[in-house]
Amino acid sequence: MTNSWTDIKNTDLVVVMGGNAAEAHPCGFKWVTEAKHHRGAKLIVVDPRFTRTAAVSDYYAPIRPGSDIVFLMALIRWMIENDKVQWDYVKAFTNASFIVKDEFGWSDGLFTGYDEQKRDFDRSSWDYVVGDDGFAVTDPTLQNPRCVWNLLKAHVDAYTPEMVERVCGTPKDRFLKIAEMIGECSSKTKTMTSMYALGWTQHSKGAQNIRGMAMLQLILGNIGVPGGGMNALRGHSNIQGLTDLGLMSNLIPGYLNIPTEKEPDWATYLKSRAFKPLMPGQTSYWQNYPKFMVSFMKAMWGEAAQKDNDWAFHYLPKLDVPAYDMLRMFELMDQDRVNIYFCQGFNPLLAAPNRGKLTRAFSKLKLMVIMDPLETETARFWENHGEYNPVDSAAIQTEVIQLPSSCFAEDEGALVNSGRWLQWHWAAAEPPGDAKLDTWIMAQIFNRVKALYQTEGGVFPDPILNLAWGYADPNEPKPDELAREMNGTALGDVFDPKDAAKMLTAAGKQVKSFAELRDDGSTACGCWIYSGCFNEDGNNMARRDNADPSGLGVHPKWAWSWPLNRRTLYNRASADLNGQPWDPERPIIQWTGEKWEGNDVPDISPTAKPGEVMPFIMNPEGVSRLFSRGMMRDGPFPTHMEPFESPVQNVFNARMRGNPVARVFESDVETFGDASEFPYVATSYRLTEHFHYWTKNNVVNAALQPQGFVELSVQLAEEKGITNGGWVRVWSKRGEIRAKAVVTRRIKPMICDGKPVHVIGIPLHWGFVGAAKKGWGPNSLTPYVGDANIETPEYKAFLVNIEPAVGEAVS
Ligand SMILES: Nc1nc2c(c(=O)[nH]1)N[C@H]1C(S)=C(S)[C@@H](COP(=O)(O)OP(=O)(O)OC[C@H]3O[C@@H](n4cnc5c(=O)[nH]c(N)nc54)[C@H](O)[C@@H]3O)O[C@H]1N2
Ligand SMILES: Nc1nc2c(c(=O)[nH]1)N[C@H]1C(S)=C(S)[C@@H](COP(=O)(O)OP(=O)(O)OC[C@H]3O[C@@H](n4cnc5c(=O)[nH]c(N)nc54)[C@H](O)[C@@H]3O)O[C@H]1N2
Ligand SMILES: [Mo]
Repeated sequence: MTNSWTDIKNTDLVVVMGGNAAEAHPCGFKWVTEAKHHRGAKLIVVDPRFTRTAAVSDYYAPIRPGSDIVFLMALIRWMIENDKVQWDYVKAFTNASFIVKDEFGWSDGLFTGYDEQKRDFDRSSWDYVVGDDGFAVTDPTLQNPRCVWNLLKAHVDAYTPEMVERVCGTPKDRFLKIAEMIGECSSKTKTMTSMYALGWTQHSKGAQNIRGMAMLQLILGNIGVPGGGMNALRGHSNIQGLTDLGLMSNLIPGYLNIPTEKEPDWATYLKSRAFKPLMPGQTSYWQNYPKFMVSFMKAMWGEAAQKDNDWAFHYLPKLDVPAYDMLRMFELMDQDRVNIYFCQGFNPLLAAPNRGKLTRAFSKLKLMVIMDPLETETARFWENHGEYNPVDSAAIQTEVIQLPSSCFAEDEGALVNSGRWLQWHWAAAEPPGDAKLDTWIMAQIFNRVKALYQTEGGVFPDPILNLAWGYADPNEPKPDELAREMNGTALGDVFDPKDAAKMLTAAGKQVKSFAELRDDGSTACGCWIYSGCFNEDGNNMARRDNADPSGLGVHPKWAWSWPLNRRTLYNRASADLNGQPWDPERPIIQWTGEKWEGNDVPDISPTAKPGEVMPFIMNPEGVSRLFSRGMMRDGPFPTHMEPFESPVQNVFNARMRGNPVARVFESDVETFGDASEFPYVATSYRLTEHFHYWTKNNVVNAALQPQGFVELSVQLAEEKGITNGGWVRVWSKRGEIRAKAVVTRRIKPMICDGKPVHVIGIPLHWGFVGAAKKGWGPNSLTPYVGDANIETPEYKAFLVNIEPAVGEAVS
């Protein structure tokens, strides 16, 4: 989230599109209710189904799964055409005026530089014109036809309300009503919040869905302001912490990144990261990258990381592909290139796409180690269950070892919520039986592997032998020790760079914040964005003062939020060029004439002059991006792309299948179906009564939702002779399931291009372990294809067929 849960109460308009917050985030959803109550806020829901969130909305519109970019670009077009633009914001705080290279353009739904063979773009033209002085060229009058604003206008021109009706199946009048409601939020004193989750991310162009809304929010002047923002509703209680801490194959904690093979040394690695400003006087905060990175290397390898060995840069793995995400990992298993799989707190047999492929892949392993408090379907993948078993149990040789771990409620530590708040929690119970804390299990594995390296040697022992492991009990690092390591410590005395005589922090003490991190080896810090969470003031994450002096839901002394306890990112943009709040009634920070101050920690240097230093300090240009340059693999503007499996052709380019740079593997190409065989659009989702796959173990949850089912419209049920409560068989090119049919008026056929498109909804909670009835969920059917930028699988739009079935789900 750019903002926070509690900030949602400040909004005038909530748009839930690409999520179902009342169902999947019922506790956080109370802030929507607060906004309605306090400010008379309205709620809009755009979803293929009439959801629990839609049931309490002020206005609802249906949309065909996978067509949101058309809707969003059409909203932008409508705002421009009807002058619903927060002009002062757009002119000062976005790259609207930046001139783009002449070579950049688009045709047939593709941007310049596409290479069909490589399935990739040459992105060199997707950039600004840079002058001889090294700064980007701009036209503040927005007259130049090559400025971002005019290119954006030209780009969105095709996305008319008629196009929305044709592609999304959203009736034109519903679209127009929503555009009007949203248009009101271009006022300086009205804000809109975007609450989204998987309905946007789980598509082969998921990241572009989110960019589309972010651009709209910038045009309305809604980023950085109370009640505004792009608010990703995160999933597991600590999934925000997962990405923050770099638990992705291409990340290092704090959104630093793993070097690639093309960056064999430290100097080359830094060249493309510590960017100089692209506009005069801008902050370009990533110039501090070396400080964060050196401090990270010191936290990892202590004395072994020195200036003269490039801070042990050679210890870091170098990526040969963009990422070893889960799709690539299971693909490599399926290619028989993986021997051992450690699976910690994850049930991929149910969670990952194409169960058939997963079963095949696991069957090729020598060893699978499961660290989980519960028995999972994955641990028993070798059993034959259900309708479709691609591998015969008897033929599977994989050895499976289960290491019983604790669960989150038996553990102590910080959980990072969607709003970036690190909230400390304490263990509620001891793990039962032989179960051990995850940290204990990992420490055992590490210490034993290290001992083997010590006694037997190995190809490259140094990164293991030299790993910093200064915990009081090497067999069990404690949560506060780990948290202090994240915060960072001064290894030598740290001085004020402007006054060499002024010591800021003495050697051995916790650094106050990342402002004290250095690139000379005098500081260590495990995760720079968390710096400040556990300093000499103590464990700030454990703070429990819920006071809210401003009444704006800031709660500055409740827990701790990254970065620097700042609750709203980009909050400098909540004030105009002179530093005065756009909305005097909701002042979050302001310029006093000398410095920035207010109700939140300013997202700018406290003394940065308002007309000179722009708010988007992480970008070298200082402003936000309506045109994303080459950062996005699939285009600097979001453009409509159909799902990989779609009932219709792409209106811009009938030859184009899905996202032209989506994550696909050769071996999966033949597993994609088309509408002639699989005419119905399926989408998958969750229910309040279960949490994924493990609440089936709880009798109460199992009783509330005992049985796997699929939802379909009355019209389709009539067409197919399916009865409410009867059994159906649903199949895709990759597998099949049997489930009970729920025939509902909450799903209606959408009319796209004059033809009905039927949607089948498949909740995801069932398997064969636990107290609920047996049955399979959507991932027996889903396609093995991922987003072009972040590899999230396309779980939300794929093709199936359906028929009435005799007999129950077999398991
Ligand atoms: N009770 C409960 N709560 C949970 C979870 C749980 O299992 N149980 N899981 C947690 C996790 S890990 C996560 S990530 C979150 C997920 O939170 P959400 O994303 O809110 O949950 P979903 O139910 O997967 O999907 C949301 C909605 O997206 C809609 N949708 C599908 N395709 C499209 C599309 O193309 N466009 C639009 N606009 N909408 C579409 C679906 O109809 C569905 O209503 O929930 C978290 N909360
Ligand atoms: N078709 C389709 N597929 C989907 C989705 C979808 O919308 N549609 N959603 C996707 C999303 S967003 C998600 S997040 C995944 C969820 O997929 P998973 O993360 O695999 O789902 P969970 O059941 O939450 O599994 C977590 C496991 O962690 C264990 N666990 C709990 N606490 C601890 C602990 O402290 N330590 C350890 N070691 N284990 C613990 C639980 O017992 C459980 O077995 O599913 C994904 N798959
Ligand atoms: Mo999730």
